Amino acid sequence: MINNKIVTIERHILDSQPDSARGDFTNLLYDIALSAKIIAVKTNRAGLTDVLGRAGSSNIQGEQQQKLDVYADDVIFRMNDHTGRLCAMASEEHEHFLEIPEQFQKGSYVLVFDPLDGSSNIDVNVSIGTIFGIYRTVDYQKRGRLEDFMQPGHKLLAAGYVLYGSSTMLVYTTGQGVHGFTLDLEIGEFLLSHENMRFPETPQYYSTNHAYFDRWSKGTKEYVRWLQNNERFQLSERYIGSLVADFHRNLLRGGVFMYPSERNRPNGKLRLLYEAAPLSYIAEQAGGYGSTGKGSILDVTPDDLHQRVPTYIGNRALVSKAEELLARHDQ
Ligand code: AHM
Ligand code: MG
Repeated sequence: MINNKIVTIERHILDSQPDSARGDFTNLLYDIALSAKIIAVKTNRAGLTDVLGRAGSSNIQGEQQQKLDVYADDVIFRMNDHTGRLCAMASEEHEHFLEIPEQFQKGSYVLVFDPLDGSSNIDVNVSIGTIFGIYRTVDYQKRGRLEDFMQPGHKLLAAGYVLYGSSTMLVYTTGQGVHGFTLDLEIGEFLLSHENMRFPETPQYYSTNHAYFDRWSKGTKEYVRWLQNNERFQLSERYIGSLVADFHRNLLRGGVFMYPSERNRPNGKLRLLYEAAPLSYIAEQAGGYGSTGKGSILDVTPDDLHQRVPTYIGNRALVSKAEELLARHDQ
């Protein structure tokens, strides 16, 4: 609520796009918000579905039980395959990109998404999230092709995430700041709750999986020591192991999240298209920065749908320090 106005996500999407972008693009964003609501309902019943489905393989409505990440993936696909707005989609759950079925019209946008990130956290009732990005197709004349996805993050038109936490939030950017909406369960609407989100000047947290310390490069170890012994910022460590939740907390409180290169995983774990690039775009729009440790994640052109990339993301000053220390120690 801003100035006592109640702003729904639909209203916000419409009002923040120029007239030229109204139509397909705004409707696409709205359909993603609708998918998020459907997934949120199921996510909130995660424990219950298990109980209710235990007698057989189907739940009380007679539906087949599905794993939540498969369910989320399916919802996003079925919401968007027939609308004529997309020319293709790619999901972290699928090896190949998803074509728009022949019987439907194709559109000029490309959707990439991680339907339910951090899904190992579902069974223990820890927050999980959906991440998405939207690009424009490379060639309007053609149906979706791999080239449509091999675009660097700086070509993103929009990116966002949904956090299924103590409340459900959708945060998105179309290049005009980052805005957050909280799902009001009683009326079933996302309402503007966090307008123009920015990383606070003074960060509070750093987030990484310390269990991998021995596998890190000298530069990354030096960086973590710098974070730990920082007299200026006095950082605390927080790591949920659920990227959206870790990123969101750091966006609100200030901080840096990293999933760096490791001895046996030179590109770390996070996927460029579905995780690192969309979140880097959001970070930059919020005054922060996403880096591979060598340069901007948004400058990396993928050569594979599931390419991974070392990731340092959060307050610009903290991320830039990672680049400086990696350059000094990892030559
Ligand atoms: P997923 O896409 O298979 O769910 O994996 C991504 C998740 C992120 O949410 C999180 O940042 C990371 O994996 C945690 O990995 P780890 O358990 O190695 O720390
Ligand atoms: Mg993921």
